Amino acid sequence: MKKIDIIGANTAFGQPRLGVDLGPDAVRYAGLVSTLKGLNNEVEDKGNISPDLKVDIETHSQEKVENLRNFNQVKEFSYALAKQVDASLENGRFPLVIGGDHSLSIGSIAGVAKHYDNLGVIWYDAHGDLNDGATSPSGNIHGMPLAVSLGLGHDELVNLYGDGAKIKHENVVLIGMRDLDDGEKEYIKENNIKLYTATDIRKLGIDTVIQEAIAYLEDKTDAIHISLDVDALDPIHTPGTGTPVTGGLSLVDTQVTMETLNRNGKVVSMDLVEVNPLLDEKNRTAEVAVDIAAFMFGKKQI
Ligand code: 5AB
Ligand code: MN
Ligand code: MN
Ligand code: MN
Repeated sequence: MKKIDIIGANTAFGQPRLGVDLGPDAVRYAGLVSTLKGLNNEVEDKGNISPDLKVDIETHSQEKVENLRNFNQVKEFSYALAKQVDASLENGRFPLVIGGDHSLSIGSIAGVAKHYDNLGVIWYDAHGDLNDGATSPSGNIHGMPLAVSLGLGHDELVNLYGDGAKIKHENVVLIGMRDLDDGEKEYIKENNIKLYTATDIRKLGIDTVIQEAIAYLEDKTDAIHISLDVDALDPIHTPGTGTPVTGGLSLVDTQVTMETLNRNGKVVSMDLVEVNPLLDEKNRTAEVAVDIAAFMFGKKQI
């Protein structure tokens, strides 16, 4: 049983495809609140960070500052989210942040990091999200949030809601990677970041991977944040996302990961991001997102 705050992070500013801002509502319509309540959790839906958001369809994603698209909007949104995540933990609750594009993790991690000196982060994604303005091929900030949290990137993002890096390289585990840019590969090597690619998972098995990840983080961290991009899964399971990559993880892999993390008990916060209902098939991706959350909060197969 957990006390969960659902926080709708309805941003699309981190990338150019419209509709990911509708992700939180799609996940609500797929039954998030009733599912988590049905697993005996206490659940409060805090609504969306930008309840009156009006996306400007004509100009969305056209403005860039130093190769960072929608820089000012991302900054403002991330700050508001950081505040809400911070308040949620302050009240002794588990912030479950539903996205929205992955740039939101700049804010959620900054909010969580207020509470922990040695926060562990599991980045469950097809991508590293380790670019900065110089290495990014797209200028899309949803490809940068992990870098920003580690202290790499535009000063105003790195120092948002607290000075400097929010997490340490040795406290991060990447799971599901299969589409890394050259700059990201170099960064991972230079900083010796723990990495499990999609092929590593196929060879080792997900259970070994998640046990190793927990063992790696267990003693040196005081809590774990999981940031789950639905594109970590194969597009067979999660077609409704902006940057799908074939050869992904299975739904069962993801259920095992969630169940194991839940049993371990060290996870204090979670992002569940990149659901785009406009790219989806009958809200299937949102339904999968609800199932993933269910396994994090008590669902078992029997
Ligand atoms: B996501 C790419 N590396 O930086 C870039 O979906 C893709 O949050 C980023 O993981 C994908 O534009 C970001 C090519
Ligand atoms: Mn991704
Ligand atoms: Mn991502
Ligand atoms: Mn994506």
